[in-house]
Amino acid sequence: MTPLESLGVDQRWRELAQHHQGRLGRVVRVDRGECEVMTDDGHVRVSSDSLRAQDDVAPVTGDWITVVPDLDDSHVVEQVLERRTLVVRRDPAEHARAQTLVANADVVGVVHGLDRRINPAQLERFCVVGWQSGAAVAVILAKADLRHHPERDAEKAAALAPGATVVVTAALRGEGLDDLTALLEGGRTLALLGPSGVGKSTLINALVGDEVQATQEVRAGDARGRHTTIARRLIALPSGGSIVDTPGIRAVGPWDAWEGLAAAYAEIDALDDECRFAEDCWHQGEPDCAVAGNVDPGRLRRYLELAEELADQDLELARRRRK
Ligand SMILES: Nc1nc2c(ncn2[C@@H]2O[C@H](COP(=O)(O)OP(=O)(O)OP(=O)(O)O)[C@@H](O)[C@H]2O)c(=O)[nH]1
Ligand SMILES: [Mg+2]
Ligand SMILES: [Zn+2]
Repeated sequence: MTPLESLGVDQRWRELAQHHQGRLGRVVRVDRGECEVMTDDGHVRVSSDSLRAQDDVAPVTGDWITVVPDLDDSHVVEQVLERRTLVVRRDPAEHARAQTLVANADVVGVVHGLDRRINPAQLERFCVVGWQSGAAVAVILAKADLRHHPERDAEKAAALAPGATVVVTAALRGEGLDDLTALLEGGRTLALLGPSGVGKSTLINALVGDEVQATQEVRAGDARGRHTTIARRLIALPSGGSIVDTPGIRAVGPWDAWEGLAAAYAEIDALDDECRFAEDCWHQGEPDCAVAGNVDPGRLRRYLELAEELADQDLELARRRRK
């Protein structure tokens, strides 16, 4: 396998690159305006900001790009190729702005560590962001060795994540790794998202069979992680396919994610049209509502909270555009 084959290159990426001068590469990591890029001839460091206009798309981990030589043996980004999927969240530092996390993931893996209770609101938020990206979603339950009946946790997760594949793993014992590998078949890319300390990097090390990513014990008191991983990084697996490791995020804010919301709460969305007031029904006691009473009340409450959050965001953006 060439380096780009192991990162999942296909004919469509090669054809897209032919419209440009430079050679094809995939962004493995971004660090202060510099990208680490894999090409068919190995790694190159590429500066992303010089020569590029302000409104050019800034490359992120997972992007397919073309690179051209610059002065002194260095390279620059020529073009970020059109993305197939994009994981975006609300910028935690600025309420009404988007932050791009990972491009071209085929599957977003929402990781939960079974050393803590499943937090439905948190898990569902990650699923909204995952579905919105355009990728498939998998819920990966880690640390199953700490539970007597992980299959019960899997059932619970499946009820909170309709449409998602649920995978139960115990990375330190090598359990469940085949199910993860199955997600990567055909050179696919899996992006891991989840809070700090849930075991994202440990899963990658187990799949690679080497300590490629640093890991660290969670705090004894509350099982919180220590934010060990600090950069988003794409890692190719020896067996093909690739995984993006990401720094832990406690609670993810969805961004412009109406489609993601509908997918993450598919059972609610499926009934939505049948309410008498259809689009205008908030399922809170309106006459002839098809949703209230027919779905899990906790899921409905959290769905409505997220819908309100997204509606606020839309208003804020509309206000800004008018200025
Ligand atoms: N018992 C058990 N512990 C695990 C398992 N997987 C990971 N851990 C432990 O959980 C702790 C945190 O794991 P990491 O892989 O560093 O977690 P992370 O999600 O990458 O955390 P951040 O990089 O901070 O986002 C480490 O002490 C791991 O050894 C598992 O399958 N079983
Ligand atoms: Mg990590
Ligand atoms: Zn209704």
